[in-house]
Amino acid sequence: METLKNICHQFQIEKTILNIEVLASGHINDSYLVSCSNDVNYVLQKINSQIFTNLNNIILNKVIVSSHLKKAYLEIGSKYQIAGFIKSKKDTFFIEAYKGCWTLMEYISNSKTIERAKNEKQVYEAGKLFGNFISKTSNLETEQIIETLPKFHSVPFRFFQFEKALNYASTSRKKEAQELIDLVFDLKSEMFQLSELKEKNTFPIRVTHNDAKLSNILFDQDDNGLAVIDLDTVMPGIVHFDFGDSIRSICSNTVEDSENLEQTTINLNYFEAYCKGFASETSNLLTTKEIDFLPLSVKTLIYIMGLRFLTDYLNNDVYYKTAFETHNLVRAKNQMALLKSAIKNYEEIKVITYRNFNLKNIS
Ligand code: GN1
Ligand code: MG
Repeated sequence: METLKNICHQFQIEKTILNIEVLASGHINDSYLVSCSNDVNYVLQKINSQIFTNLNNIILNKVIVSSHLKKAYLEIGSKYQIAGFIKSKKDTFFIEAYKGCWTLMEYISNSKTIERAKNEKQVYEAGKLFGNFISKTSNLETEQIIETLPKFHSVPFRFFQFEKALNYASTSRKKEAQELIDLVFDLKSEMFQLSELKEKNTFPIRVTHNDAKLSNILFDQDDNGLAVIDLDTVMPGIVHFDFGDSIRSICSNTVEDSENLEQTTINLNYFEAYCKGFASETSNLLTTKEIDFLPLSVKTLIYIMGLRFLTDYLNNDVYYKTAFETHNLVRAKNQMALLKSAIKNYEEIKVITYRNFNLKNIS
């Protein structure tokens, strides 16, 4: 606590710190809620510098995008908010202390996160908010935003990492994961398609969030979307990265590390609600080609995440935080079960997508 307090004091805050507690955090960074006098709160974050090696640029991306959104929301009196970054006393947006890199952000009050969607309204709101993110950043020069984690959502790159891991993996872990390994190879060529199309410049490059999952949304107490959080992975990308990742996390009937594989299916009602929300913000912006390939992004992003969890399992868990020995294997199995459900429901996924985005001539 004293250490954390010392860190906070290196930022430009005027209030007295009353309490600091751990915030439910992601797989990579550590986050703390800093409560101050006069009901002012902040989020202190320790950025994982092993993963985010390009710290200056990561923070720069986060600051550029959050300032841009803040301005855009203010201009139109939007109900959406975005957490701004607090400068340090040395006028920088992060400090290095206690073997870590730290940022301090505004805390958005009266907000909550949702672990798993409970109704279609929440899903619709999530779609609208992530759609709004795409549309409100569409006038930002993508050249300003740096590709801080190159090839983050490139399937060939993730496949290369997987094959490398497979070469070095222990016999026991390989044995445990054999079924998944076979599935990954079976689906390979279809799953490469989206990356190949991106390489051929089929889609416009946009500012994308790249971690567009449910837990990266703040809702108000009435389940209205309020703010997108966690801009760590904001980079130039294609809309499919965010759409597919959202469906993966928001429209699954289980959380991503659930062992209940039978229940791990795509909820088509949620899928419809997400499309409706996302399309209400983006259907005028997206090209026909982009819309055409949204359904493929659902399968592809689930595959990528399954592949990454599997790779980390084969690598003896060097990337994601794990709570138990087979955690990454459990996550990978969950994602592959979800992928099987997306494959099974693919025709319906296409129909729902094209209906909501008013695309008549489907390829
Ligand atoms: C990681 O740490 P968190 O939860 O924000 C990961 C995402 C994955 C996600 C899976 C930089 O995000 O790509 O989608 O876990 N972030 C990074 O839940 O690898
Ligand atoms: Mg993240």
